[in-house]
Amino acid sequence: MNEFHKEASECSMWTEEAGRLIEKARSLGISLAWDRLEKQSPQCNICEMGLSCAKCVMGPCRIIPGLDRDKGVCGADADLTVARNFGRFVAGGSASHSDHGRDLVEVLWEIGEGKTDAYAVKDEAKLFRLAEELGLDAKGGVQETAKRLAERLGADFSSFGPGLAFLRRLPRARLDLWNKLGITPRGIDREPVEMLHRTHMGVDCDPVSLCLAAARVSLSDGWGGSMCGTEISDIIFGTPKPNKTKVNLGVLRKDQVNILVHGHSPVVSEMVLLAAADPEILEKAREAGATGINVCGLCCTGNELLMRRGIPLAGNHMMTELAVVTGAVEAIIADYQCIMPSLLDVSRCFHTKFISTSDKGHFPGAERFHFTPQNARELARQAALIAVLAFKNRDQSRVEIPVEPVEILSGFSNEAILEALGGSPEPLLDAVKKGTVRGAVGIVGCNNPKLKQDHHHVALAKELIKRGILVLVTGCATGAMGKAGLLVPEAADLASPELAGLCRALGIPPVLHVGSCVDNSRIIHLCALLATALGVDVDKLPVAASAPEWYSEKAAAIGLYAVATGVTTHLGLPPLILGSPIVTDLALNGLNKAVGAAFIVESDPFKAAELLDRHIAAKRRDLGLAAGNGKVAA
Ligand code: XCC
Ligand code: SF4
Repeated sequence: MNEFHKEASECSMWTEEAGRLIEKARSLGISLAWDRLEKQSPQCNICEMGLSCAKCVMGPCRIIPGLDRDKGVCGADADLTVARNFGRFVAGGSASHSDHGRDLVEVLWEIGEGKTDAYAVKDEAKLFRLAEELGLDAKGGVQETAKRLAERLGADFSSFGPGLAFLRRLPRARLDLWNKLGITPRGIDREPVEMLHRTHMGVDCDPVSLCLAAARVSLSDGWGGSMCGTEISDIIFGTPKPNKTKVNLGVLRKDQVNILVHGHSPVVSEMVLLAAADPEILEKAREAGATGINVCGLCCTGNELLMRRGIPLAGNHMMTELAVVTGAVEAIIADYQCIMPSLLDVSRCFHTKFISTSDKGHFPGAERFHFTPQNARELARQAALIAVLAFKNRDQSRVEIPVEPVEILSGFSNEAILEALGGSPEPLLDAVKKGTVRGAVGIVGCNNPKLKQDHHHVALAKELIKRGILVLVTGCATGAMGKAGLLVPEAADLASPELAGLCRALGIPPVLHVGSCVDNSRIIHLCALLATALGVDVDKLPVAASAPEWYSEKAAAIGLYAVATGVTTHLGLPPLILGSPIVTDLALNGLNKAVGAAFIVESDPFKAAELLDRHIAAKRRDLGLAAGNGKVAA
């Protein structure tokens, strides 16, 4: 055991499930993210501060104020360098979500054109509802309306469209504020592209202007690309409704062909589900000695299937390598984002086949299937067959499934939440006004090997519900909450008496799973609905967001669009901005003046809960609402 492992296990850095498989990996000489983090440590302090720049070959430069290296060759100082880096960071995250959203718009368009028999509109009511909401002619048939909607949303990606369709969901005051600040997003593709331009040497040299532009980029994601992803996925694959399912590696089956779908887009994984239910392929699985085919999810693809189909979630970000280490996985079918390149190395140590499905995501050594709406059905069959054949090579003596699965309730789309509460925002608002629900916090995002696994998510959620604050959860935070038993109605026992009473009356958990990371758009939409019903701007609501264990560019984009929408956001780790006094002050304070919300950085989840509680208490006071029940911050 090396020093890092020793230290980590002494402070139980991992969940029990992970710990056992880490032992196994170590005995097999398999390197995991934690091992590589150790080898990378100590990490570069200058990069950590956001002070290194490699945007041109007069550099690369490291800005070290005080060491007579306070400017890069071009003259960029610490503030400018940090702002340029941060702008590109946010652009990377926004582009990822939005390009995912585009894939859904394209599939809807193909449905409208009658060019695919693999996909169809599942939620026709939502298709027509959305078309009407966006002011489109919704009097035609399904196909015609699908095409019209796809073309309308497709136009939002361009610079010359009529303006982002979903902005109409915002309270007028928020839109006026954005217009005044010049941060209303103009085109989903335009904003990240413009950020690449602005941050080229010698374009935007004002750190404040760059930060505002970063906010505009993030809004093109939250109110653009991500919202397209969510809404169109609902139309094509069905709007989620509460459903019972299971999480953790215990969902893998010793007696079945296990297929893990990994990545973010539901476009491929939904076809894999169909293929796994195909009688011919099931027959082949039986011939190979398996009793069936078990499709489970990882990361956000997993969240998509969990929400809509009740497909079990095998694990979140930091469990992906370990899922393969169980030795029970026949195939990983991956689309894009958050798929560690190391998964190929780990797969090679077992009989596991790695299948890549997106033309955007190439993994050298993988079986490569480039899915399109035309070939999706057939390719999904072929991929499932590869998994079935791999089952014959499984060595059952190497299989270790370390835990029993845990039950969860998933599927809380806004439609489902509002329906559970009587069909409109009013009952939820009444509960907030009375203080039965003191407020709400969206806990979102990733895991990070730098932090004690899942602990920050779970500790924060428990503290919040105890204080009468409803929690909404998305992305990789979901696996953590599920494993901790927080996603079942019985978790009401851990909530304040009033919140518990409401949960029991409705049969819902105090921590509601609302989807994948693009589905954070559901949360901002819900905030906008509540603010509008209350006749205030979003920043007046007793709500907040938190990404306690975040790692990715996408998480930074989500945090920034939440803040720019008016939702104060807690981060468990600071972004790479601390080298700039101007950018740091803007993030922690200045944004409050500009958009009525800002970031809170706090690594201790208990302290974070206290800060979020105080924030919510202050918002309630400002609205003239009683403090509400639950443990109330002083
Ligand atoms: Fe990735 Fe979405 Fe983060 Fe998980 S939560 S590690 S971004 S998979 Ni989106
Ligand atoms: Fe250095 Fe400026 Fe080039 Fe960055 S853009 S590498 S700071 S010269």
